[in-house]
Amino acid sequence: MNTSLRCDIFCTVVDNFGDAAVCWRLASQLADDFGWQVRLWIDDPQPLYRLAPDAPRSSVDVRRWEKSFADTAPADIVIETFACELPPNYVAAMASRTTQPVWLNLEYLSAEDWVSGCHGLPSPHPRLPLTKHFFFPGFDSNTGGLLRERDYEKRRRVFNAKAFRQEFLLGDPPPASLTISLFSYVNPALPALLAAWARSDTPIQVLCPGSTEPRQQIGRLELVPLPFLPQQRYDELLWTCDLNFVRGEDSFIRAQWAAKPLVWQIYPQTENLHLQKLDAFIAAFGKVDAGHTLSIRTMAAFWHAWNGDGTLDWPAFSSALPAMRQHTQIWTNHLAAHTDLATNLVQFCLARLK
Ligand code: TRH
Repeated sequence: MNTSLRCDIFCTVVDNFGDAAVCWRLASQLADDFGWQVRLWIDDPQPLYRLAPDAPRSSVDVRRWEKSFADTAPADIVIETFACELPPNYVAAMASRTTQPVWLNLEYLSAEDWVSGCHGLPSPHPRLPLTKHFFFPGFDSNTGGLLRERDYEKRRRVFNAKAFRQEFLLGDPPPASLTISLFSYVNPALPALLAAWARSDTPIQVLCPGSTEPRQQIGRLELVPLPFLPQQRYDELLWTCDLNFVRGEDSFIRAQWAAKPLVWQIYPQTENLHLQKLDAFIAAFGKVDAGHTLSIRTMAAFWHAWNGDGTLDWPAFSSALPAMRQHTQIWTNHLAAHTDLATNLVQFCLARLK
C-alpha cells in the first residue's frame, strides 16, 4: 500500500457525538491500517476528546477548523463528511494542483434502496476543474460498506467480560437475568419501559453510559450509571450486554458488530422521514434469513414504539430475544462478509489516483 498518501478529512459537529465519532473512526483507520498521513479538521474538538481522549497522541493529526481557514497545501485525498462545506480558499487550492485530488463526500448511513444507485456518483464542480464523488456507507456490496477496524475480531476474542463487570462493580449476573445497555435520545417511551423492567419476572441490570443519575433498584430493575466511555471501551460495554439500546449512526453500527440483539432509536427527522429509514433497515435485516419472521415482526413493532410509533410491549419483545440472538448473529456474519468502508474507500481513491 502507498504509505505516502496524504488525506484531509473535514468534519463539522452538528450535534451530539455522531459526526466526530464517524470521522474519528475513519481517520484512525486510514492512518493505522493503511499508513496514510491524515489530518482531521474539526470545528469543535470537544466531543472528539470525550470519544478518544488519546487523540492528541495518536497517528492522526487533529486540527481545529477555524472560521478563517489559513491557506494550506491540499492533500491527495480530500474527504468532506456529511456535506459539510469546504473552506473556499482550500477548494481553490485543490483546483490549482497539477493533479486533481480525489474529493469525496462521505454521506449518512441508510438502508434505503436508492443508496446503491447513488454510491460513487460523480458531481463535477460548476466552475473549477474538480469532481466530487458521493461515498455512501451501507449494508450491501453495492455501497461503501461499514466502518470496521482490522483488529476488531481480535479485540473481541481477548475481551474479558468478567473483568469488565468487576471494574464497574456490576457483580455476577444472576441466572436468567438480562444485562442491557441504554444509550438513547430523550425518549417519551422510557418511563413505560422502566416500569415494565421493574415488573419483570427476572432481574434486569441496565447500564447507562454517561448518566449522572444515582445507582438505584426499582423492583427487579437495577439502574447503573457508568462513565461516558472512550469509543473502544464502548465496544466492550456492548459485548458485555445481552441487549443494547443504541441510537444515531455509529453506536447503531457498533451494536451490529457486537452481534447481540439491539434496539435502535433513529435520529429523528421532520415529517417522520426517519420511519422510512427505520423500515428500510428492518426489511434488510429480516431478509437475511427467513427463519425468524415472527420474531422480526415483534422486533419491528418494538422498534417502532421506541421511535414514537405505537405502544411498547416488553414481554413480547423479551420472549423474542432468543430468536433475535440467532438472527442478529446471522446478520452480523452477513455484514462481515462484505469489504469494510475504509478498505472500499482506499480502493476507490487508488483507482482514481492512477
Ligand atoms: O451521538 P449520536 O446521536 O450522533 C448522531 C448525531 O446526532 C449526528 O448529528 C447525526 O448525524 C447522527 O447521529 C446520525 O449517536 P451515534 O451516531 O451513535 O454516535 C455516538 C458515538 O458515541 C458512537 O461512536 C459511540 C460513542 N460512545 C462512546 O464512545 N462512549 C459512550 O459511553 C457512549 C454512550 C457512546
